[in-house]
Order: sequence, then C-alpha cells, then structure tokens
Amino acid sequence: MFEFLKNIMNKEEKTLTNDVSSLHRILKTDIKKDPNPQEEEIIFGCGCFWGAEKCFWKLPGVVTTSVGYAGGDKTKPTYYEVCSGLTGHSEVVRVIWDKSEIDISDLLKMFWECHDPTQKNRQGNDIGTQYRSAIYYKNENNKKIILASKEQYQKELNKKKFGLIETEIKMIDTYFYAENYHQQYLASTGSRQYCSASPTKVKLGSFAGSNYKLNDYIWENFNWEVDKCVLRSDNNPIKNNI
Ligand code: MHO
Repeated sequence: MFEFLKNIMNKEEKTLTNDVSSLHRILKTDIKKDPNPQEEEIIFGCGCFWGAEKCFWKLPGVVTTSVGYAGGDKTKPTYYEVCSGLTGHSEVVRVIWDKSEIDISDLLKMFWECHDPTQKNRQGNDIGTQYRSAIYYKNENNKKIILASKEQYQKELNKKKFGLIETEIKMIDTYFYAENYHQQYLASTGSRQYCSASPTKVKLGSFAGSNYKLNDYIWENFNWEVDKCVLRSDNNPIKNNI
C-alpha cells in the first residue's frame, strides 16, 4: 500500500516538475533558461530568498529570476538541509537580465540597498550562514564593477556610522534550484508574507564604471524607509514609462 502511494506521489512530483517548475509565476519566462547573447546572469544572497527574489523580478529588464542555494559544498541540497546551516550554502536569487534594458549597476544598487550587508551571517531575525550576504558572479568581467560598487557603498555606509561590509564576493559555477514551493514564493497563493531584510536606508549613488539605466521613477517603488516595503508592493514588474 505504501509503495503504491509513493509511486503516485512520485508521478505527481514529476508532472509538477515538468509542467510547472520552470515557468516564472509572474514573468512567464523559463526560470531554468541560459542567458542569450544580450543577456547575463548573476547570483545574489541578501538573506531569506523570498523577498529578495521579488525585489529583482520587479525591475524592468530582468528576464527571469529563481531562488536557490549556492556557495556551499553539498550537491542538490534540500531547503531543510540548507536551513540547518550545515551545507555551507547561502539562500540566493539567480537573476538573468537584458543588457539593453537594465545595467548591472542597477542590479547592484538593488542588491546593496535592499538589505544590510554589514550583518554577518544574518539578516534581521534570520540568523545563520545560510542568510549571509553574497554576490556570486559567473562572468569574470563583472568583478571590477562589483568591487567598485562595494567600495562606494562602504564609503556611504561609513558616513552613517555603519560597520564593514561582510558580503562574500566570488566567482561561482554551481547553483542549485530551490524546491518549486520556494520559487516566486511571495506571489504564490496562500504564501506567508514574510520578510526579514533590514535595509540600511543608505543609497549607493554613482561609482566607478556605473551606468544606470533605470530612472528615479522605478526606484520610487522601493521606499526603504517603510518597514518591509517589498511585501507592501504588488507582484507585477514595474513598467518602464520613459
Ligand atoms: N525565518 C523564516 C525564513 C524563511 S526563508 C525562506 C522561516 O523560517 O520561515 O529562509
């Protein structure tokens, strides 16, 4: 009897994986796609991946997002294994963007401003190495601009008496998709509207190599002065009305 149920469940899981898990709930793109020649990909860890993913999928020019695990040792970890803090992985968001519509500077602005990168192995109430701040780049060419943005943000943080940035920055090849349940979680029916990000309210501004493409109107949709502002906004991407 048990075997019989297990077979049915396995079948259902397979159907779900094939039919649903690749489709972005909001952007309707393939979350497992590779970037095409005018696109690029990067991986950000900013604490719990639920709210972080929403921050990025709302930006015009972002082609697809997904949540997953990176920066650790275990192959194909489960959420519960990552939660234990023993796999070494961080909860992350994979972002693919269209370079003609949005620049990596815009993504870096979102990254630095949407959480507190000076918190070590934690973000607000979420504590553990799995919540560490991280940028995992796939393209060596992006290293310079990432480090320049970090340097600038540290300068801005210093003016407001914040401590040192703890963000782990490295090139990485391996990314494991999180379970379907966690993909675009905040946009799924009945989800718990949870966010523990603690933005510093410090703005990034221009930095060496920055080439912002998004205008102020887009950024007005993210008011970091408002507690858990990500949960208060709707799920749709912001329209670029320029
Ligand atoms: N403390 C939260 C974190 C969720 S997030 C996906 C919870 O346990 O629900 O890590």
